[in-house]
Amino acid sequence: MRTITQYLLLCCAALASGCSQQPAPTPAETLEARLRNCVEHGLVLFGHQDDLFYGKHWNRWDSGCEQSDIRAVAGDYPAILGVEIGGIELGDSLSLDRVPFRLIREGIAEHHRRGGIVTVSWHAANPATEGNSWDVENAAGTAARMLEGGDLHALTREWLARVGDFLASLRDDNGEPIPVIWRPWHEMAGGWFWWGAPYCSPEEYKALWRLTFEYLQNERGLTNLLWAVSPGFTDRCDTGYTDYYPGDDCVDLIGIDIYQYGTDEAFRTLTRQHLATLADMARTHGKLLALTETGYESIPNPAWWTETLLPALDDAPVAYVLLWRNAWDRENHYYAPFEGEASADDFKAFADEERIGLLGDLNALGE
Ligand code: BMA
Repeated sequence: MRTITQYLLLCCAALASGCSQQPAPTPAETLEARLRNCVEHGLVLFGHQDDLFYGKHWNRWDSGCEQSDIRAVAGDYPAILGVEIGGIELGDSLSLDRVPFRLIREGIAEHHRRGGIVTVSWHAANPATEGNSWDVENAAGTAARMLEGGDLHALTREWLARVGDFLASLRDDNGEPIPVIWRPWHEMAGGWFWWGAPYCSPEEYKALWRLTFEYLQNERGLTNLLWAVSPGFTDRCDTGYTDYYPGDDCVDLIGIDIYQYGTDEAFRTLTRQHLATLADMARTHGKLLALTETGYESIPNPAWWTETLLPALDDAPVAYVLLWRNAWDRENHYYAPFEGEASADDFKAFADEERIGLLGDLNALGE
């Protein structure tokens, strides 16, 4: 997403240098073109949250091991690495999932160096209570208080400044900004986060999004963010696509987070329906589409990958699908296979599908 101001500045720079050519694409524009290229080739990139930092039976900070549950099972890294920066706003050195931010920054650079794509989520703390994202007691009106004129505005700017510092610090070996799919204020259609629909009107939500956008994109001038909006699935999630949609000028990718809680059949049907609706919306608005989070906690069906997830994607033009994390410290909180896990063989078959892209498939496609 390039704002008009950024575009004009680039044009002036091009003119001043006596050059009449188009300004060079920003890192975010290059990333967008890469994702569009995948969609045109019918390649759905596979992503896994926190893949390089920990897995079911390991974590990188204790052992220094550079592992990946996906690579252990399928022989390659995921194409998309999901990372979570909740806690950065408080100035913490560990994320809310206890991953050192130093390692997160390193892992992002490492994945980028290998040709992979990164997406960043942010489970922000509650600025009114300094509780976590799930602290929804008396949450009504919190977002409104964060806007200009509100009593939480100064704190909000402090938090956004820390987020901006982190995002600006993502650099490749030549010091160039590393582009990321940036997915703040997600799952707003549900009632589990303090910025969710029961506590935050569409106007307040859109104003919060715009505040975040204005600050990071314009004030900080970051050129490495591809802005992704993703309502979480609820029976009201249509509201998320429509009333809570922040606007074409500040969104690049439209996604949805859908997890399986019921039967395989129910998940397939629901996912297909929502992706079909969103595909229409993405087409009309000229945006990319993705299944920004999904999974079936502890994968109770050993054939879930080929029987359920693959057909759920049908022929929706999704750029990627991101599976949630394999928690190392919670018994059954995992969404991707690991060595010896019951669905590992089926996952291998899924990953071998021509349509599904791990890191090597993404790189094979070129720019
Ligand atoms: C949730 C769970 C939590 C975690 C949060 C942020 O879905 O996995 O345990 O803290 O995501 O990663």
